[in-house]
Amino acid sequence: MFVDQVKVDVKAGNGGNGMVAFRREKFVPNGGPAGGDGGRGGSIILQADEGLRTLMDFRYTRKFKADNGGNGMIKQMTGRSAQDKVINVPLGTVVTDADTGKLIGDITEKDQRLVVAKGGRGGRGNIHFASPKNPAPEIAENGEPGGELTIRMELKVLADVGLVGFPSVGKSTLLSVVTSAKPKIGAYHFTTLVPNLGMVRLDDGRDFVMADLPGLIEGAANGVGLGIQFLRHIERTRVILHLVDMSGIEENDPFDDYVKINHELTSYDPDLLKRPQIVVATKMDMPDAADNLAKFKVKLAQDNTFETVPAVYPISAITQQGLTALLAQTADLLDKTPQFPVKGVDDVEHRDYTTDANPDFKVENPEEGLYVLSGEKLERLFKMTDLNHEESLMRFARQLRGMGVDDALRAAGAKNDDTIQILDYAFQFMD
Ligand SMILES: Nc1nc2c(ncn2[C@@H]2O[C@H](COP(=O)(O)OP(=O)(O)OP(=O)(O)O)[C@@H](O)[C@H]2O)c(=O)[nH]1
Ligand SMILES: [Mg+2]
Repeated sequence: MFVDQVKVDVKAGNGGNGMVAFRREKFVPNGGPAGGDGGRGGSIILQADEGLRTLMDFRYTRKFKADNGGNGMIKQMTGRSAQDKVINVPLGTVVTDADTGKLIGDITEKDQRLVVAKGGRGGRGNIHFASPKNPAPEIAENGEPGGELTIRMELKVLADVGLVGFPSVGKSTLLSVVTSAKPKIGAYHFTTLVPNLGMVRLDDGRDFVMADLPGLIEGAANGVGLGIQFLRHIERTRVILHLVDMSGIEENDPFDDYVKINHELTSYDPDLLKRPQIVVATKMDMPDAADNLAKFKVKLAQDNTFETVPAVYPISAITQQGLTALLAQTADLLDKTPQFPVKGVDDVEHRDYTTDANPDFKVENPEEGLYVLSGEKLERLFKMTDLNHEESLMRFARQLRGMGVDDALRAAGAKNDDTIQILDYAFQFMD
Protein backbone atom coordinates (compact mmCIF):
# COMPACT_ATOMS: atom_id res chain seq x y z
CA MET A 1 0.00 0.00 0.00
CA PHE A 2 1.33 3.41 -0.88
CA VAL A 3 -0.41 5.41 1.77
CA ASP A 4 -0.62 4.12 5.28
CA GLN A 5 -2.77 6.09 7.70
CA VAL A 6 -3.87 6.02 11.31
CA LYS A 7 -5.76 8.17 13.78
CA VAL A 8 -4.30 8.63 17.22
CA ASP A 9 -5.56 10.46 20.33
CA VAL A 10 -3.02 12.63 22.09
CA LYS A 11 -3.33 14.43 25.40
CA ALA A 12 -0.61 16.70 26.70
CA GLY A 13 -0.16 17.06 30.46
CA ASN A 14 -1.97 19.75 32.44
CA GLY A 15 0.08 22.36 34.19
CA GLY A 16 0.37 21.89 37.95
CA ASN A 17 -1.76 24.08 40.20
CA GLY A 18 -0.39 27.20 41.80
CA MET A 19 -0.58 27.34 45.57
CA VAL A 20 -2.01 29.75 48.11
CA ALA A 21 0.38 29.84 51.06
CA PHE A 22 1.89 32.38 53.42
CA ARG A 23 5.20 32.73 55.10
CA ARG A 24 5.25 31.44 58.64
CA GLU A 25 1.80 30.28 59.58
CA LYS A 26 -1.11 29.78 57.30
CA PHE A 27 -3.64 32.61 57.50
CA VAL A 28 -1.19 34.97 59.14
CA PRO A 29 -1.18 37.47 56.33
CA ASN A 30 1.59 39.70 57.58
CA GLY A 31 4.08 36.97 56.69
CA GLY A 32 3.38 37.68 53.00
CA PRO A 33 2.37 35.27 50.25
CA ALA A 34 4.62 32.28 49.60
CA GLY A 35 2.64 29.89 47.40
CA GLY A 36 4.72 28.51 44.50
CA ASP A 37 3.79 28.01 40.85
CA GLY A 38 2.74 24.74 39.29
CA GLY A 39 5.14 23.00 36.90
CA ARG A 40 4.59 22.66 33.17
CA GLY A 41 2.71 19.66 31.79
CA GLY A 42 4.49 17.39 29.28
CA SER A 43 3.96 18.00 25.57
CA ILE A 44 3.35 15.35 22.95
CA ILE A 45 6.13 15.46 20.37
CA LEU A 46 6.58 13.46 17.18
CA GLN A 47 10.14 12.64 16.27
CA ALA A 48 11.51 11.41 12.93
CA ASP A 49 13.02 7.93 13.15
CA GLU A 50 14.88 6.76 10.08
CA GLY A 51 14.63 3.15 11.18
CA LEU A 52 10.84 3.09 10.91
CA ARG A 53 9.17 2.33 7.58
CA THR A 54 5.49 2.04 8.46
CA LEU A 55 2.84 3.27 10.85
CA MET A 56 2.14 -0.33 11.91
CA ASP A 57 2.93 0.28 15.59
CA PHE A 58 0.00 2.66 15.83
CA ARG A 59 -2.45 -0.08 14.93
CA TYR A 60 -2.08 -1.26 18.54
CA THR A 61 -1.34 1.90 20.50
CA ARG A 62 -3.73 4.67 19.65
CA LYS A 63 -3.64 6.81 22.77
CA PHE A 64 -0.74 8.82 24.08
CA LYS A 65 -0.74 10.87 27.26
CA ALA A 66 1.95 13.00 28.80
CA ASP A 67 2.21 13.54 32.55
CA ASN A 68 0.81 16.55 34.39
CA GLY A 69 3.08 19.11 36.01
CA GLY A 70 3.52 19.01 39.78
CA ASN A 71 1.60 21.44 41.99
CA GLY A 72 3.25 24.50 43.46
CA MET A 73 4.37 24.21 47.05
CA ILE A 74 4.96 26.29 50.15
CA LYS A 75 8.02 28.50 50.49
CA GLN A 76 7.62 29.64 46.88
CA MET A 77 8.65 26.24 45.56
CA THR A 78 7.68 25.55 41.95
CA GLY A 79 6.17 22.16 41.11
CA ARG A 80 8.22 19.85 38.95
CA SER A 81 7.76 20.05 35.19
CA ALA A 82 6.66 16.84 33.50
CA GLN A 83 8.70 15.13 30.79
CA ASP A 84 7.56 15.43 27.21
CA LYS A 85 6.20 12.30 25.59
CA VAL A 86 8.21 11.60 22.43
CA ILE A 87 6.66 9.37 19.77
CA ASN A 88 8.83 8.02 16.96
CA VAL A 89 7.39 8.16 13.45
CA PRO A 90 8.82 7.32 10.00
CA LEU A 91 10.09 9.95 7.58
CA GLY A 92 7.32 10.99 5.21
CA THR A 93 4.63 11.22 7.91
CA VAL A 94 2.12 13.99 7.30
CA VAL A 95 0.16 15.06 10.38
CA THR A 96 -3.25 16.72 10.31
CA ASP A 97 -5.88 17.59 12.90
CA ALA A 98 -8.44 14.80 12.41
CA ASP A 99 -11.37 17.07 13.27
CA THR A 100 -10.56 20.11 11.16
CA GLY A 101 -8.38 18.51 8.49
CA LYS A 102 -5.83 21.25 9.06
CA LEU A 103 -2.21 20.43 8.40
CA ILE A 104 -0.12 20.42 11.58
CA GLY A 105 3.17 19.49 9.99
CA ASP A 106 5.20 17.17 7.86
CA ILE A 107 8.07 14.98 9.04
CA THR A 108 10.59 15.04 6.21
CA GLU A 109 14.00 15.43 7.81
CA LYS A 110 16.23 13.29 9.92
CA ASP A 111 15.89 14.07 13.65
CA GLN A 112 13.01 16.47 13.01
CA ARG A 113 10.63 17.09 15.92
CA LEU A 114 7.06 18.33 15.80
CA VAL A 115 5.01 19.39 18.82
CA VAL A 116 1.45 18.19 18.23
CA ALA A 117 -0.04 18.96 21.66
CA LYS A 118 1.46 21.50 24.00
CA GLY A 119 1.69 20.86 27.71
CA GLY A 120 -0.26 23.33 29.86
CA ARG A 121 1.69 25.96 31.72
CA GLY A 122 1.73 25.80 35.49
CA GLY A 123 -0.81 27.89 37.40
CA ARG A 124 0.66 30.83 39.28
CA GLY A 125 0.92 30.74 43.03
CA ASN A 126 -0.30 33.57 45.22
CA ILE A 127 3.12 35.28 45.25
CA HIS A 128 2.17 36.62 41.81
CA PHE A 129 -1.06 38.20 42.88
CA ALA A 130 0.22 40.43 45.66
CA SER A 131 -0.27 44.16 45.15
CA PRO A 132 -0.11 47.19 47.44
CA LYS A 133 -3.89 47.01 47.70
CA ASN A 134 -3.92 43.30 48.35
CA PRO A 135 -0.63 42.30 50.00
CA ALA A 136 -1.91 38.90 51.14
CA PRO A 137 -3.94 37.54 48.23
CA GLU A 138 -5.77 34.26 48.52
CA ILE A 139 -5.59 33.83 44.78
CA ALA A 140 -3.85 31.11 42.85
CA GLU A 141 -4.38 29.69 39.40
CA ASN A 142 -4.89 26.07 38.58
CA GLY A 143 -2.66 24.70 35.83
CA GLU A 144 -3.56 25.27 32.22
CA PRO A 145 -5.12 22.17 30.63
CA GLY A 146 -2.78 20.39 28.20
CA GLY A 147 -3.69 20.27 24.51
CA GLU A 148 -5.91 17.37 23.55
CA LEU A 149 -6.80 16.30 20.05
CA THR A 150 -7.03 13.48 17.57
CA ILE A 151 -4.33 13.56 14.94
CA ARG A 152 -4.36 11.78 11.63
CA MET A 153 -0.99 10.53 10.47
CA GLU A 154 -0.47 9.59 6.89
CA LEU A 155 2.70 8.04 5.59
CA LYS A 156 3.68 9.22 2.16
CA VAL A 157 6.71 7.30 1.13
CA LEU A 158 9.30 9.60 -0.31
CA ALA A 159 10.21 8.19 -3.69
CA ASP A 160 13.59 9.12 -5.16
CA VAL A 161 12.47 8.75 -8.73
CA GLY A 162 9.09 9.46 -10.31
CA LEU A 163 7.86 8.01 -13.61
CA VAL A 164 5.93 10.66 -15.48
CA GLY A 165 4.14 10.59 -18.81
CA PHE A 166 0.88 10.26 -20.71
CA PRO A 167 -1.37 7.27 -20.00
CA SER A 168 -0.24 3.96 -21.54
CA VAL A 169 3.35 5.02 -22.27
CA GLY A 170 4.55 2.05 -20.21
CA LYS A 171 5.25 3.49 -16.75
CA SER A 172 3.83 0.58 -14.79
CA THR A 173 5.46 -1.91 -17.13
CA LEU A 174 8.87 -0.33 -16.53
CA LEU A 175 8.35 -0.41 -12.76
CA SER A 176 7.34 -4.07 -12.96
CA VAL A 177 10.51 -5.10 -14.80
CA VAL A 178 13.05 -3.19 -12.71
CA THR A 179 11.54 -3.79 -9.25
CA SER A 180 9.56 -6.54 -7.56
CA ALA A 181 6.41 -4.36 -7.53
CA LYS A 182 3.39 -5.85 -9.31
CA PRO A 183 1.42 -2.87 -10.62
CA LYS A 184 -1.59 -3.36 -12.86
CA ILE A 185 -0.73 -3.05 -16.55
CA GLY A 186 -3.29 -2.51 -19.29
CA ALA A 187 -3.67 -1.42 -22.90
CA TYR A 188 -6.17 1.24 -21.84
CA HIS A 189 -5.64 4.68 -20.33
CA PHE A 190 -5.64 5.32 -16.57
CA THR A 191 -4.83 1.76 -15.62
CA THR A 192 -2.92 3.14 -12.67
CA LEU A 193 -5.14 4.98 -10.21
CA VAL A 194 -2.79 5.39 -7.27
CA PRO A 195 1.00 5.50 -7.27
CA ASN A 196 2.90 2.22 -6.98
CA LEU A 197 6.33 1.99 -5.44
CA GLY A 198 9.24 -0.32 -5.94
CA MET A 199 12.82 -0.59 -4.84
CA VAL A 200 15.44 -0.69 -7.58
CA ARG A 201 18.65 -2.49 -6.59
CA LEU A 202 21.72 -2.16 -8.77
CA ASP A 203 24.52 -4.73 -8.91
CA ASP A 204 26.94 -2.17 -7.51
CA GLY A 205 24.94 -2.02 -4.26
CA ARG A 206 23.14 1.26 -4.88
CA ASP A 207 19.38 1.32 -4.51
CA PHE A 208 16.54 3.81 -4.86
CA VAL A 209 12.76 3.98 -4.61
CA MET A 210 10.83 4.38 -7.85
CA ALA A 211 7.22 5.58 -8.01
CA ASP A 212 4.93 4.86 -10.93
CA LEU A 213 2.48 7.73 -11.07
CA PRO A 214 -0.94 7.84 -12.71
CA GLY A 215 -0.82 9.17 -16.27
CA LEU A 216 -0.97 12.91 -16.82
CA ILE A 217 -3.03 14.58 -19.51
CA GLU A 218 -3.48 18.11 -20.73
CA GLY A 219 -5.02 20.24 -18.01
CA ALA A 220 -3.79 17.98 -15.21
CA ALA A 221 -2.37 20.95 -13.32
CA ASN A 222 -5.87 22.42 -13.26
CA GLY A 223 -7.46 19.24 -12.06
CA VAL A 224 -8.24 17.37 -15.28
CA GLY A 225 -7.91 13.59 -15.02
CA LEU A 226 -6.17 12.12 -12.01
CA GLY A 227 -3.15 14.30 -12.22
CA ILE A 228 -3.29 17.00 -9.63
CA GLN A 229 -3.26 15.02 -6.42
CA PHE A 230 -0.29 13.09 -7.71
CA LEU A 231 1.67 16.05 -8.92
CA ARG A 232 2.25 16.60 -5.23
CA HIS A 233 4.13 13.32 -5.09
CA ILE A 234 6.33 14.44 -7.95
CA GLU A 235 7.27 17.41 -5.79
CA ARG A 236 8.98 15.01 -3.48
CA THR A 237 10.96 13.05 -6.03
CA ARG A 238 14.51 13.99 -6.84
CA VAL A 239 14.78 12.74 -10.39
CA ILE A 240 12.01 12.60 -12.97
CA LEU A 241 11.97 9.92 -15.65
CA HIS A 242 9.82 11.34 -18.41
CA LEU A 243 8.49 8.45 -20.50
CA VAL A 244 7.57 9.07 -24.14
CA ASP A 245 5.92 6.35 -26.25
CA MET A 246 7.81 5.89 -29.56
CA SER A 247 5.61 3.12 -30.97
CA GLY A 248 3.24 5.46 -32.77
CA ILE A 249 0.26 3.27 -31.82
CA GLU A 250 -1.38 6.13 -29.95
CA GLU A 251 -1.10 8.21 -33.15
CA ASN A 252 0.30 11.19 -31.25
CA ASP A 253 3.47 12.99 -32.14
CA PRO A 254 5.90 11.92 -29.36
CA PHE A 255 7.49 15.37 -29.23
CA ASP A 256 4.07 16.99 -28.79
CA ASP A 257 3.42 14.65 -25.88
CA TYR A 258 6.73 15.55 -24.34
CA VAL A 259 6.02 19.30 -24.55
CA LYS A 260 2.54 18.90 -23.09
CA ILE A 261 3.71 16.98 -20.06
CA ASN A 262 6.43 19.52 -19.30
CA HIS A 263 3.81 22.21 -19.65
CA GLU A 264 1.64 20.51 -17.01
CA LEU A 265 4.59 20.16 -14.68
CA THR A 266 5.55 23.79 -14.96
CA SER A 267 1.94 25.01 -14.61
CA TYR A 268 1.67 23.11 -11.36
CA ASP A 269 4.99 24.38 -10.09
CA PRO A 270 7.75 25.96 -12.18
CA ASP A 271 10.30 24.43 -9.81
CA LEU A 272 9.40 20.95 -11.03
CA LEU A 273 11.39 21.61 -14.18
CA LYS A 274 14.45 22.21 -12.02
CA ARG A 275 14.38 18.53 -11.13
CA PRO A 276 16.85 16.61 -13.23
CA GLN A 277 14.86 14.92 -15.98
CA ILE A 278 15.79 11.95 -18.11
CA VAL A 279 13.78 11.31 -21.26
CA VAL A 280 12.95 7.63 -21.65
CA ALA A 281 11.92 6.58 -25.15
CA THR A 282 9.67 3.54 -24.61
CA LYS A 283 8.45 0.55 -26.66
CA MET A 284 11.58 0.55 -28.85
CA ASP A 285 10.72 -3.04 -29.91
CA MET A 286 7.90 -1.72 -32.08
CA PRO A 287 8.43 -1.41 -35.88
CA ASP A 288 8.19 2.39 -36.23
CA ALA A 289 9.91 3.24 -32.97
CA ALA A 290 13.42 3.84 -34.34
CA ASP A 291 12.11 6.28 -36.98
CA ASN A 292 9.96 8.11 -34.47
CA LEU A 293 12.87 8.39 -32.07
CA ALA A 294 15.12 9.89 -34.75
CA LYS A 295 12.50 12.57 -35.54
CA PHE A 296 11.94 13.20 -31.85
CA LYS A 297 15.63 13.78 -31.24
CA VAL A 298 15.82 16.37 -34.01
CA LYS A 299 13.01 18.38 -32.44
CA LEU A 300 14.37 17.94 -28.95
CA ALA A 301 17.75 19.35 -29.98
CA GLN A 302 16.00 22.60 -30.98
CA ASP A 303 13.89 22.84 -27.86
CA ASN A 304 14.97 25.15 -25.06
CA THR A 305 12.75 24.15 -22.17
CA PHE A 306 15.90 23.17 -20.32
CA GLU A 307 19.30 24.85 -20.31
CA THR A 308 20.89 21.62 -21.45
CA VAL A 309 18.98 19.20 -23.65
CA PRO A 310 18.02 16.17 -21.51
CA ALA A 311 19.63 12.83 -22.31
CA VAL A 312 17.39 10.33 -24.11
CA TYR A 313 17.48 6.65 -23.09
CA PRO A 314 15.73 4.27 -25.49
CA ILE A 315 14.29 1.17 -23.81
CA SER A 316 12.00 -1.74 -24.33
CA ALA A 317 10.46 -3.25 -21.24
CA ILE A 318 9.60 -6.33 -23.29
CA THR A 319 13.07 -7.11 -24.66
CA GLN A 320 14.75 -5.45 -21.65
CA GLN A 321 16.91 -3.43 -24.02
CA GLY A 322 18.44 -0.26 -22.53
CA LEU A 323 17.35 -0.87 -18.96
CA THR A 324 20.79 -1.27 -17.38
CA ALA A 325 22.09 1.97 -18.87
CA LEU A 326 18.96 3.86 -17.82
CA LEU A 327 19.13 2.67 -14.20
CA ALA A 328 22.86 3.39 -13.89
CA GLN A 329 22.35 6.92 -15.20
CA THR A 330 19.42 7.43 -12.82
CA ALA A 331 21.52 6.34 -9.83
CA ASP A 332 24.34 8.67 -10.91
CA LEU A 333 21.95 11.62 -11.06
CA LEU A 334 20.52 10.75 -7.65
CA ASP A 335 24.01 10.73 -6.17
CA LYS A 336 24.40 14.31 -7.35
CA THR A 337 20.93 15.61 -6.49
CA PRO A 338 20.02 16.87 -3.03
CA GLN A 339 16.67 16.40 -1.34
CA PHE A 340 14.24 19.15 -2.32
CA PRO A 341 12.31 20.78 0.50
CA VAL A 342 8.59 20.11 0.43
CA LYS A 343 6.78 23.37 -0.03
CA GLY A 344 3.92 24.90 1.87
CA VAL A 345 4.60 22.88 4.97
CA ASP A 346 7.46 24.40 6.89
CA ASP A 347 5.79 27.77 6.91
CA VAL A 348 2.44 26.43 8.04
CA GLU A 349 1.57 27.90 11.38
CA HIS A 350 0.01 25.27 13.47
CA ARG A 351 -2.65 25.95 15.98
CA ASP A 352 -1.62 26.41 19.54
CA TYR A 353 -4.16 24.13 21.12
CA THR A 354 -3.87 25.56 24.58
CA THR A 355 -3.73 29.32 24.30
CA ASP A 356 -5.68 29.75 21.10
CA ALA A 357 -9.02 28.90 22.64
CA ASN A 358 -12.12 30.14 20.87
CA PRO A 359 -13.41 33.19 22.79
CA ASP A 360 -17.04 32.59 21.81
CA PHE A 361 -19.33 31.32 24.52
CA LYS A 362 -22.93 30.19 24.70
CA VAL A 363 -25.69 31.01 27.18
CA GLU A 364 -28.53 28.52 27.48
CA ASN A 365 -31.64 28.82 29.61
CA PRO A 366 -32.99 25.25 29.94
CA GLU A 367 -35.39 26.12 32.77
CA GLU A 368 -36.70 29.08 34.75
CA GLY A 369 -33.91 30.58 36.87
CA LEU A 370 -31.11 28.40 35.43
CA TYR A 371 -28.51 29.61 32.91
CA VAL A 372 -25.84 27.30 31.53
CA LEU A 373 -22.59 28.78 30.19
CA SER A 374 -20.30 26.90 27.80
CA GLY A 375 -17.43 27.67 25.44
CA GLU A 376 -13.78 26.74 25.02
CA LYS A 377 -12.11 29.81 26.48
CA LEU A 378 -14.62 30.22 29.28
CA GLU A 379 -14.27 26.58 30.34
CA ARG A 380 -10.49 26.83 30.22
CA LEU A 381 -10.49 29.90 32.47
CA PHE A 382 -12.83 28.04 34.80
CA LYS A 383 -10.53 25.01 34.98
CA MET A 384 -7.68 27.32 35.86
CA THR A 385 -9.61 28.81 38.77
CA ASP A 386 -8.82 27.60 42.26
CA LEU A 387 -12.35 27.19 43.68
CA ASN A 388 -11.13 26.83 47.24
CA HIS A 389 -10.49 30.52 47.57
CA GLU A 390 -13.14 33.20 47.41
CA GLU A 391 -10.66 35.68 45.96
CA SER A 392 -9.77 33.36 43.09
CA LEU A 393 -13.46 33.03 42.32
CA MET A 394 -13.80 36.78 42.27
CA ARG A 395 -10.93 37.00 39.84
CA PHE A 396 -12.77 34.51 37.62
CA ALA A 397 -15.92 36.65 37.89
CA ARG A 398 -13.91 39.64 36.66
CA GLN A 399 -12.53 37.61 33.75
CA LEU A 400 -16.09 36.64 32.76
CA ARG A 401 -17.23 40.24 32.94
CA GLY A 402 -14.30 41.17 30.69
CA MET A 403 -15.49 38.64 28.12
CA GLY A 404 -18.97 40.16 28.13
CA VAL A 405 -20.59 37.22 29.91
CA ASP A 406 -22.48 39.37 32.43
CA ASP A 407 -24.04 41.45 29.69
CA ALA A 408 -24.99 38.33 27.77
CA LEU A 409 -26.62 36.81 30.87
CA ARG A 410 -28.59 39.95 31.50
CA ALA A 411 -29.66 40.05 27.88
CA ALA A 412 -30.83 36.45 28.20
CA GLY A 413 -32.98 37.47 31.18
CA ALA A 414 -30.86 36.46 34.17
CA LYS A 415 -31.80 38.16 37.45
CA ASN A 416 -30.29 38.41 40.90
CA ASP A 417 -30.02 35.00 42.61
CA ASP A 418 -30.63 32.99 39.46
CA THR A 419 -28.37 29.93 39.15
CA ILE A 420 -25.46 30.04 36.72
CA GLN A 421 -23.87 26.72 35.77
CA ILE A 422 -20.44 26.06 34.18
CA LEU A 423 -19.52 22.42 33.64
CA ASP A 424 -20.42 20.79 36.98
CA TYR A 425 -20.27 23.94 39.08
CA ALA A 426 -23.14 26.26 40.00
CA PHE A 427 -23.18 29.71 41.56
CA GLN A 428 -25.58 32.59 42.12
CA PHE A 429 -25.91 35.48 39.72
CA MET A 430 -25.32 38.85 41.39
CA ASP A 431 -26.38 41.77 39.31
N1 LIG B 1 5.53 -3.31 -27.25
C1 LIG B 1 5.65 -2.84 -26.05
N2 LIG B 1 4.56 -2.60 -25.31
C2 LIG B 1 4.71 -2.11 -24.07
C3 LIG B 1 5.97 -1.84 -23.51
N3 LIG B 1 5.79 -1.33 -22.26
C4 LIG B 1 4.46 -1.31 -22.06
N4 LIG B 1 3.79 -1.77 -23.14
C5 LIG B 1 2.32 -1.89 -23.26
O1 LIG B 1 1.72 -0.61 -23.18
C6 LIG B 1 0.44 -0.69 -22.51
C7 LIG B 1 0.38 0.28 -21.37
O2 LIG B 1 1.32 -0.09 -20.40
P1 LIG B 1 1.27 0.42 -18.89
O3 LIG B 1 2.56 0.03 -18.28
O4 LIG B 1 0.02 -0.02 -18.23
O5 LIG B 1 1.22 1.98 -19.14
P2 LIG B 1 1.12 3.17 -18.06
O6 LIG B 1 2.00 4.24 -18.55
O7 LIG B 1 1.37 2.63 -16.72
O8 LIG B 1 -0.39 3.62 -18.24
P3 LIG B 1 -1.41 4.33 -17.20
O9 LIG B 1 -1.27 3.62 -15.90
O10 LIG B 1 -2.73 4.15 -17.80
O11 LIG B 1 -0.99 5.75 -17.14
C8 LIG B 1 0.31 -2.13 -22.07
O12 LIG B 1 -0.51 -2.82 -23.01
C9 LIG B 1 1.72 -2.68 -22.11
O13 LIG B 1 1.78 -4.07 -22.36
C10 LIG B 1 7.14 -2.11 -24.33
O14 LIG B 1 8.29 -1.91 -23.94
N5 LIG B 1 6.90 -2.60 -25.57
MG1 LIG C 1 0.21 2.55 -15.11
